[in-house]
Amino acid sequence: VKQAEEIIFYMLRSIKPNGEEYTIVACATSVGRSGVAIVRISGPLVMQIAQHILLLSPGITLQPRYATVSSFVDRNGVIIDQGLALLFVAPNSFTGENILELHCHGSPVVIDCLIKRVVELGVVVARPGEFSERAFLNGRIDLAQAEAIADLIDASSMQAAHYAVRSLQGAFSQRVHELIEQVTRLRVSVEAAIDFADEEIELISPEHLRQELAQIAQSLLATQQAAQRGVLIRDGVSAVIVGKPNVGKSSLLNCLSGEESAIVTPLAGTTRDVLKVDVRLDGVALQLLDTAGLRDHNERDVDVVEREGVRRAWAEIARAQCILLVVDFTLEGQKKPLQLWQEYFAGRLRNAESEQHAGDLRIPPPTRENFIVIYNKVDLSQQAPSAEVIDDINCVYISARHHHGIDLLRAVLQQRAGGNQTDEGGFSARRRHLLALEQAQKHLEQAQNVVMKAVQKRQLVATELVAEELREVQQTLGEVTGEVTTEDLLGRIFSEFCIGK
Ligand SMILES: Nc1nc2c(ncn2[C@@H]2O[C@H](COP(=O)(O)OP(=O)(O)OP(=O)(O)O)[C@@H](O)[C@H]2O)c(=O)[nH]1
Ligand SMILES: [Mg+2]
Repeated sequence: VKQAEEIIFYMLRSIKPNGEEYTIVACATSVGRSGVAIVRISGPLVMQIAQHILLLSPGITLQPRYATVSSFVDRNGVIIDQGLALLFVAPNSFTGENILELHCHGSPVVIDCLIKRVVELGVVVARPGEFSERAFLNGRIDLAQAEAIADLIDASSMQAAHYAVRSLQGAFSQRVHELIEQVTRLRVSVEAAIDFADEEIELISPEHLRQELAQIAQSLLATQQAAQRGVLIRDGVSAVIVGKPNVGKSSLLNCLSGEESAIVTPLAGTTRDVLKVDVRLDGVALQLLDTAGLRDHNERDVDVVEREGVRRAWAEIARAQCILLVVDFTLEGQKKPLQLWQEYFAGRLRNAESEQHAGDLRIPPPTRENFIVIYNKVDLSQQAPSAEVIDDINCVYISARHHHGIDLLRAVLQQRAGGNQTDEGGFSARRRHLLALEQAQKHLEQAQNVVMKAVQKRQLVATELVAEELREVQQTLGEVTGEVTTEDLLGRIFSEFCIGK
């Protein structure tokens, strides 16, 4: 009987090599030794696998959604381990397919044996993210939610985790759906107007159209802003600490990270490599980069190592989200932020370097977001630690050596990293989503332009053009939730997931 079963089993398996409905397996918990591990199997072969691998006590049957104690056996009936079996029957499972979970002991050897046995029975080892991909393809979650799962797993701060959960629960998707709904409704009336264009009745007045578009634009903008914050919280902010040699950059890095990450010496030119440290500020993530002190390559005693360090520092400045410029208060304390920015990043210092190595350095003008000035070594003067805003730029007066004013700086950085705000309804988002929203906004603007022109010239609105733009808006919004996708996009998204998810 056993043999006959095996034959049928392999026949079943051979129906599917066309690549479509195969069953997958992976360890859903992290690999390594642990108390419990979960091997998850999803797909059409689940029931047969259960029959072959589970050895239940007499009189016990496997009931969906009930944890059942069972032994797990190999092909010869030898017990590999004992644990719990958990069955979910399609469509009420994470993937929407039948799922069997084997909760075994967290031994890499046991996990390996179980997976080998399952593979022997015709199952394929899952690609990274394949479970979530199936959940998406079977309509259990949309794309933004699937991405939120990965973001939750990868969350590097408490706030990032909170946001990811909200996206997983559909906070982001729902807003996008509402937008799509709004656009669709308008599109329907605009297209109706096209159909009846010959009949000389105005089905939709330009003014009405203008108002409707403005309303959509407003909702879109609100969603964009929330998504931007979501991206910020998800990705964290990277801030590069720069300044002349010996001003206390590495001391500051150590202060903020709470460890002696960087070497500090009284010698100018101590730091050469770019040092990256992840810092968590009360729930938000910040990546800090310490760099070599900026100086003219024309200056004496700059050796080849330091020169390379300075080149790398400029490269980091050019791609920084936020520049923390450290200056020695006793030397440059009187200079205002804009003057410093001018001198360092537009003037001589920058030119000296960019001519030499860094090529095309594009450093955007200073804003509250991308520039913070830190006046260090106030302990050597009468200046007390403090923080103020000058010309809309945050300035903080500190002593890195004595840890004075560091809390003030933390508060500024935390604000910059998106913390400190009420975040009711915040959700995680990705750059991909921002791009789609931006694209949608562009098309919406085009539609608004068409209508505006008609209103100004008192002409009929070119409804076909408006309809076309609205179609594009709908399409690009659909990319966020995955209503519109390409295989390529899905491949890229899910390949970033960890295996077993
Ligand atoms: N008095 C005083 N000295 C400081 C302060 N911060 C740093 N220093 C000292 O300044 C010297 C240089 O500090 P670093 O942190 O190595 O400076 P850096 O900017 O990283 O220097 P390079 O890596 O060489 O560019 C050390 O002797 C520090 O102890 C401060 O707030 N007050
Ligand atoms: Mg240093």
